[in-house]
Amino acid sequence: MGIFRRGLTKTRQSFFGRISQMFGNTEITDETWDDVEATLIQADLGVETTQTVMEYLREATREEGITRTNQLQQVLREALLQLVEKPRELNISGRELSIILIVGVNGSGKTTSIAKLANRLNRAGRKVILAAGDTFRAAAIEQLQTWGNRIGVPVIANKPGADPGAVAYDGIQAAKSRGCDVLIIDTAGRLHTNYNLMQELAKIKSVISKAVPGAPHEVLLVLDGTTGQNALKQGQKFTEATEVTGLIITKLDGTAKGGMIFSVFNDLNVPVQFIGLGEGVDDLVYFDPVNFVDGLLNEGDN
Ligand SMILES: Nc1nc2c(ncn2[C@@H]2O[C@H](COP(=O)(O)OP(=O)(O)OP(=O)(O)O)[C@@H](O)[C@H]2O)c(=O)[nH]1
Ligand SMILES: [Mg+2]
Repeated sequence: MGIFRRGLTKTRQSFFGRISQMFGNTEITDETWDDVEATLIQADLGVETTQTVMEYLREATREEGITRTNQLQQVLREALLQLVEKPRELNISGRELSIILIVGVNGSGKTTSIAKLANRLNRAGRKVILAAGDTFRAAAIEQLQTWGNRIGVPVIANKPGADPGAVAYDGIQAAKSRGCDVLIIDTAGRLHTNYNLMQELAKIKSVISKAVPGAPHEVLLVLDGTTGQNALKQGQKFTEATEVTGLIITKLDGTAKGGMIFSVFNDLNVPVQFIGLGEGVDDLVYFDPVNFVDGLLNEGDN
């Protein structure tokens, strides 16, 4: 089974799989539409995105003269594919040093995603270095160092409580002196509602852009997919406070609410670049719309 199907098993089995079963072969009735709508809401598409899908379904079935439920899955697949987009290439090539800043609330999966991303890039032949900018907790620094050792990527760190801007600066100097071409910077995620956290992110960004004009080249916001529509609210706060260039949605393997991805596209004007489908180092994948939608639908092992 592919990683998408394996990782999305929970969402597929609880909701989208039920839709497939619901689509036996009967006449489409008002009740069919009610069932489809309720299932989409439960999969956490959110009210607005669910309405978008329902309108598409009703219109497409009317236009194509579809009256039987066994033809609905194909139309639903089209409707869902309309909502999502293929990610762009990360803007981390064509210069001496590219800098990725990773932001997101506490526990969303930042440090783990950094390790996974670093490992990907490292294996693709990039020279990667990490900076432990989450100086809020000693354990956060150690966690990044442990990952760094495991994947063979150097980690620049300072003491707990150190200024994260200074750590970012040290990371840049180390990257330059060691000839690294990608620097990924971890940040603290506490207190996302707090003005101070956003101020701190702004300070880190300003240190980075002074040291390397045009940097950071990517600001990736990590959202915990298991928190469904709440992740979206966080996303809105971050995108209002700081420029976010892409999203990483984590832990989609651990939830039946994977439908939140569709409302992320609908509500946040930022592309989903990667999704996390497990805790292993290989479980961060480029978001692939077709594999994602097919991982949620389809019969077989429902
Ligand atoms: N199942 C699963 N677990 C994940 C995924 N991504 C991260 N995790 C787990 O989520 C937990 C939190 O991840 P961290 O990377 O420490 O999160 P963080 O955002 O750095 O957290 P703080 O440093 O406390 O702000 C860890 O136990 C990870 O293993 C994923 O895609 N799937
Ligand atoms: Mg962390």
